Amino acid sequence: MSGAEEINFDGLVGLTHNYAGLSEGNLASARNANTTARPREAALQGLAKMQRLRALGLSQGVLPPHERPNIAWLRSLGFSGSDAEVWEHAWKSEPTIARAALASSAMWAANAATVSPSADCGDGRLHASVANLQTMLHRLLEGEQTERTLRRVLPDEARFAVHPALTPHDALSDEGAANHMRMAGGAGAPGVEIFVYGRRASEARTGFPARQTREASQAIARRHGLSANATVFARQAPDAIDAGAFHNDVVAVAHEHVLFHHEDAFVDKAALYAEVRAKAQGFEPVFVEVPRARVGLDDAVTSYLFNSQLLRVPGQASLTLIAPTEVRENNKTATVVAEMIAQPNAAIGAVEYVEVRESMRNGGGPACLRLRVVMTPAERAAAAQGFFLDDALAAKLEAWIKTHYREEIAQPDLADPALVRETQAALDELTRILPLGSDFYPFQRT
Ligand code: SUG
Repeated sequence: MSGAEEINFDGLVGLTHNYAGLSEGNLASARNANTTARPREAALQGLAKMQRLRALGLSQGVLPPHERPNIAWLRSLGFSGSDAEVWEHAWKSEPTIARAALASSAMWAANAATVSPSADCGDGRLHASVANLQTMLHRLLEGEQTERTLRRVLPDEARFAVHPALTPHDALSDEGAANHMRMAGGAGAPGVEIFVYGRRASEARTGFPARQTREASQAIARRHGLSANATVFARQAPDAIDAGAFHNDVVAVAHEHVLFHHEDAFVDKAALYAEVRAKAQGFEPVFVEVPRARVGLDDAVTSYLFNSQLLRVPGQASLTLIAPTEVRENNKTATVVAEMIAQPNAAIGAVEYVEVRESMRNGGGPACLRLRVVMTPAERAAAAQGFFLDDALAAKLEAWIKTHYREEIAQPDLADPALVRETQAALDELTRILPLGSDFYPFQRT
């Protein structure tokens, strides 16, 4: 097309990566609560995935971790003293609040924002709406820095519109690109944007939380200036949410003309197919469904088959699935994938397995770790260049991780006030590796 490309911006795993069991409805987070995390390995696994995609010929961006523990937030809750004292007091007196202040959950960049390529937006700019993530306290804290980060990465207001998070309320609950898919004839072509929501604002749901409301999705479509003729709103199946698909990207992923999904992902699959077919301009949608008889929702959720990245390796006729190794270790999902890619003229014709086990243990697969941003060559040139990964930056980040990250963090380790100094020193150094500047993090401003 116009030379536009989809660029994955991955969140760097933070220094405080740990298993605190914070996310109700996320089965992996609950199952692994209080186990020992390996932050260094987690960050290196994330970086290796980014490098693997680069080796396949794709452009790759990187987003910085957030300041954790979030001392400024703890101070706003009345804790005082030195930063280390704030942390000690918070940990001793309010462990639930302290754990939220420490989470490294910004690593799951699919929840950072919803991004609409300029080809879809009424004003011809690329639009990004920061997610409010209001369902979970630890995630609600991310919006402020995410907005600052995106403004750094996408600075030119003539080309980019970065919107702040929607009002953080239950009625406008928004989890970003994890509940948003896009189908198009090619990266630069206008696409059909599919917003998947779990409930309406007026509805009370029992069962696991539905983290996205239709009203939030509609507000984002309005802000981005999307045409109603190219926008679809679909409801996520309540059974999928209750089986542990807390985001739609646990049961579905789309790229170009292909939507790969579980049979039980949506309330009304037939209506979704029909509307996408009717709204698709210049391409024929292909729906690749995995039947429940082959892979139940339980195996879909434990393996994260659909939390794969679906992408086109340059020069390849069919799409490639970047799947977590857990898919290969599950006989049902491994067989389904092997059969799928072996079909003649398969829409998804190749699989690459990546190891992101540390993230998976908190319910974050390959697709959770990245925010997709379709950019034209002019937009790419207008973006801040220092966030695009190249070998030199990857080497610096690897050395930085190896210097600063703890090998292990068990829950009792979180009490250690030295964590504050350690994380601040590391993030201060990171602001010289990525173009963040000496006042990016709140601790640098005090
Ligand atoms: O919001 N886990 C994240 C995982 C997010 C996955 N993202 C996507 N599906 N796109 C969440 O539930 C667990 C943190 C803990 O328990 O320590 C957590 O926040």
